[in-house]
Amino acid sequence: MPANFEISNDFIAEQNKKQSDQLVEDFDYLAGKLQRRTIDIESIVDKARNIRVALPSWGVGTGGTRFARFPGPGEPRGIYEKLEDCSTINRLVRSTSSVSLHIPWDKPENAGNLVNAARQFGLAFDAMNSNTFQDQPGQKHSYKYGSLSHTDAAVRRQAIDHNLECIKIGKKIGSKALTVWVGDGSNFAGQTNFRNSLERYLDSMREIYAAVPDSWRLFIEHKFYEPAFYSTVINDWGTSYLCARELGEKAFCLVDLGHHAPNVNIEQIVSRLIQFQKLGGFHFNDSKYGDDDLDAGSIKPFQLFLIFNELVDAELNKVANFSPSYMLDQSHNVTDPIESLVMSGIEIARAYVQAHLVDRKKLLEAQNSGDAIMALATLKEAFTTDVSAILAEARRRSGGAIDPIQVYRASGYRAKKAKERPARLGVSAGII
Ligand code: RM4
Ligand code: MN
Ligand code: MN
Repeated sequence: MPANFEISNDFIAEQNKKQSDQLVEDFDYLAGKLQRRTIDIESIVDKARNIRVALPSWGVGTGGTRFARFPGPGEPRGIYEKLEDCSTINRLVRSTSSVSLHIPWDKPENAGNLVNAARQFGLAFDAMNSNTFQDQPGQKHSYKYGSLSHTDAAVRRQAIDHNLECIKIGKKIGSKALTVWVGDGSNFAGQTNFRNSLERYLDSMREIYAAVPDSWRLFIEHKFYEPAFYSTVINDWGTSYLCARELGEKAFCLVDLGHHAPNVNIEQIVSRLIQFQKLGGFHFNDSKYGDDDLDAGSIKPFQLFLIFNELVDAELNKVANFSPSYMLDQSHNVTDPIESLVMSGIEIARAYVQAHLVDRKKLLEAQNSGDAIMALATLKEAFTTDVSAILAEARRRSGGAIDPIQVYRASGYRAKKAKERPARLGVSAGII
């Protein structure tokens, strides 16, 4: 069988030639503009080259809503093809060199083979994600009424064991974290006892925590509703923080941008978690109404920038225990998932780079003198700077594409995958 099609480095370099004159012009212009603000563009290019965001294995297949899923051509049919798509994204943007796996959706038959495949694709593995929000075929107990917080000890046992298995697989493939998100909660007032549910959850988590290697971190992901619509056990960052503190120093909070009530000030939550040294990481996505899982930066780019403003502030001030993991967690229903993830990777880098352009001295002066307008103007000066040339130059220097979407389309990757990957019955992206 002929080798699978890939977008070669030569093809990227060839396509880049078409854009390089324009890029040099844009880059030099921006360098001059930043120079006037005493910012050295080279130091910002370095920042852009160093940021990393992990890809969600479950994001490369077409997602769906609870009404329907409209599959796209050439979807990956298993974990190896998912890795292939992830590596394509990384080849184009060069900042997405790791993949976060969902178990059992991506459970490897042979961990060694998976590691070898990942290595060939130039990929590593980020946090493991357990799944106790769905029943799997052949599973003994149902999670219909909860998992780690279930009233029945046998169900809790099964859910704990699943998490222990995720750790075991993660150890074999070089992961360094476990993310636990549970769907546990209730749909009706009185359905559960809030206090007892959380106590049971904590008991289960203590056992999982004990199995987490010392070099790992345990991420607790909160979500205020869905699939439970009246209450959830880990409903907000406060509960997440309390649990992380209760469990110990390996436990941290994970912030999924879509898991908050509308209009909540997420950047402030991020700041609080940084201050109390419990910010573990992110699931980036964007939303208009709820856990929409839309593309990062597509709805509220200013919010994304403000979050990165907090992160960069912590980075520059060398806050203790500050080393957040960045992961994307999105569902692509109407776009080619590869294109969405390419764009999202770029938007994360954009927000990060823009946050590095904030004149922090000026901001502090404005804050100290009660100059609200100047404080906002200082942030806006950074946010409105078009850093596209920095991002493109960073990608180019790292071997990626100046214009990733153009290169992806010109390569005909999707059509070629559609031929290589004839649809198999019963394959789904995971999230429906
Ligand atoms: C949840 C949550 C988890 C993700 C699942 C698929 O809403 O965001 O992080 O793994 O969806
Ligand atoms: Mn998430
Ligand atoms: Mn979610």
